[in-house]
This record gives sequence, structure tokens and C-alpha cells, in this order.
Amino acid sequence: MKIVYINTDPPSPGRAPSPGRAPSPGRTPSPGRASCPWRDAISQHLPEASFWIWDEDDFDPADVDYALVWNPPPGVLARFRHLKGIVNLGAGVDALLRDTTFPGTVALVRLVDPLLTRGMVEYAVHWVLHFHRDFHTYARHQRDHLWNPHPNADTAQRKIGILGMGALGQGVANALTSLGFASIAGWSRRAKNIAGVQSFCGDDSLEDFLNHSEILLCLLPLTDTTQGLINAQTLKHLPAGAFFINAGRGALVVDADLQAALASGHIQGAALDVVNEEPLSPNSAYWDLQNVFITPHIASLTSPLSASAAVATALHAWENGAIPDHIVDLNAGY
Ligand code: NDP
Ligand code: OXD
Repeated sequence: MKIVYINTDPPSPGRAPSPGRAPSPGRTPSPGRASCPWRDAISQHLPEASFWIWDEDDFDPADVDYALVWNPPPGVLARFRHLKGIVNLGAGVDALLRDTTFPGTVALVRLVDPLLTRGMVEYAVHWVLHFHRDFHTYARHQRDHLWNPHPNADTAQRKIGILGMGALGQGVANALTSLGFASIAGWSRRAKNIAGVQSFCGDDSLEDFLNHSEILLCLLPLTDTTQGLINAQTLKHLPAGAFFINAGRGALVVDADLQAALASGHIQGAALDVVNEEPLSPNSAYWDLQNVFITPHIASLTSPLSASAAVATALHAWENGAIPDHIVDLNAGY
């Protein structure tokens, strides 16, 4: 089995690009083959596999069976003429599918991994509790030297809406249920049967779902149909003083509309892990809005050590003539 690894993300512990990925015009093998977390992790599961790092190792693209990718440069995947499968090393495939040369006849698997889910659960629970328990208000009070206690909201009564009830949305819903949140709604394309969660599905139910959502958490993928979904029209259906948490993708949001809703107080506060333009421009209005909390797309990060198990499972399935789990529906875009 011959694997190519392509990762163009800037170095970050989670996304783990190959260290020392200096440009190598002649594609000579890197001296001493610097250690690469993905190569090390994959070799634990697939010791027999050849593992080549794009732009670093010397290999013939025609020999490659499988590509493990995160944001590969546009056009690169089309060069591997005998690919049997592609694994995206993250959950979101939007960037990959924007490449007009993406080989649409090759099956694509997206990452579903317990640690990726756990990271998102931690991020979501943090911000839900932050807004639910008014910590945003107490932070402001501290700046104003104000000692001003007020009653805590009732967890069982708090209305939470989760846009996107996939691997991550379901993980978050289960965690919130176990904390005692008893009024959770989830929105997805197809109906779900999840204990403690009211299922809303399809566009016709969106308004009712939003009416319910005092804290709205977005865990949708970015597709042609979800782009710009959070806009003036949809925001107005949220209860006055609602909170918005976005860990899906920035382009799900029309920034001017969200900023207007934040300025008017219709949206009381927002936590944004993803934004339309990443990194967020130093001139963005978001930085200075007192009721907005920005994090740099770190809600959950892929861990090679953990995720390599899911990658190996997919490759084993292909090798055995089976269809791996979590195949991307290229028409739906996720
Ligand atoms: P899944 O594919 O498992 O789930 C996607 C969910 O969105 C499904 O419930 C799906 O509905 C629903 N959905 C998709 N399109 C629509 C639509 N048009 N209308 C209603 N519902 C829709 O994805 P994951 O849960 O694994 O990941 C979700 C997203 O989270 C990723 O695509 C990525 O963008 C983002 N992400 C962000 C990270 C971060 O660090 N900020 C880290 C990891 C992921 P159905 O169930 O009916 O198919
Ligand atoms: C992902 C992400 O999609 O990191 O996995 O955003």
C-alpha cells in the first residue's frame, strides 16, 4: 500500500504538518527523513505501507494508492492517476471540494475521530456555560468594579439549538444532556432520534428551530446550501438577546448581518472560532466588539496519534474491497 501525505497548513501542534517542510525544488528525499507525526502514527497501524510526504519525498505520483490530505494545493490530487481513495484529515471538506480539479471519481472519507469530537465538546460546553451562566456579564462587571450577583438561569429550562447534528453536533448534544440541559433542539437535513434532543429537519423547520434557540451553536459543514445561512433573515427568528456560537465555518455567516444584530443587542454575545477570512484581518470589526469572543479555529484539532486509527480503518476497508464509513457525498458537499 502506497500513501502520500499532503498538508499545507501552517505548523500547529494539532494539524501536524511535516516538520522542516522546506521547499525542495528537485524533490530530493529529506536528509535523515525528519520525523513526521502522521508517518509515525500511520506506521503503527500499517507497518507495511510506503508513506511519502508531498513536496519532500521522491516518488512517482502514478504509484500512489491513497492520499491523506489537509488543504492540499489545488490541482495536486489530480496528478495521482491511480488513486483508490482520499482521506481528509479533518471533518470539513469544503476547502478540498473548492478545487475544480478534485478527482470526483475517487471516494473521499472525512475524519470522524473520538478526540476530534471531544475537542469540540469541550469548546461547545465552555461557551454554552459561559453564556448560560452570564460569565460574559460578570467579566464586564469586573472591568467596571461592580459586585452585582443575580440569579442563575435554570439549566433544565435553557433552550439550546444545535445547527448540524452530525458526529460533532451529536457529541455536543449528549454532553449537554448529561449536564442537565433538557431543552435541546437539533437541526439537520434528515430527522434524528437522539435521547433528550428535539429533532428539526429541513428548511421548513428552520424558523421554528431558531425561535427555540436562546443559545445557537453552529456545527454545520460549509456547502452550497449552508453558505450565508446565518443572515439578517434567519437571525431575526432567534429570541431577543440570544447567543451565537460558531465552530462550523466562517462562510456560514453574513458578517455585516451578524455585526448589526450584535450592535442592536438582538444577539447578546457571540463566540466565533471560525470566520469568513482566516486568519481574521487585524482590521476586522469583530476584534473590538465587547460582546464577541474570538478563537483562531482551534475548537478541535486533529491528533495524528488518535486519528490514525480511523485513517487505517478506512484504508483497510478499501484494501478489502469494502466501503469505508464516513464517505463524503460529493453532491451534498459534506
Ligand atoms: P457531519 O457531516 O457528521 O454532520 C453535518 C451535519 O450537518 C449533519 O447533521 C447534516 O445533516 C447537517 N447538514 C448539512 N447540510 C445541511 C443542510 N443544508 N440543512 C440542514 N442540516 C444540514 O460533520 P461533523 O459533525 O463531523 O462536522 C461538522 C463541521 O464542523 C465540519 O464540516 C467542519 O466545518 C466543522 N469543524 C470545525 C472544527 C473547528 O475546529 N472549528 C473542527 C472540526 C470540524 P444530516 O445528518 O441529515 O446529514
Ligand atoms: C475540521 C477543522 O474540519 O479542523 O476538522 O475545521
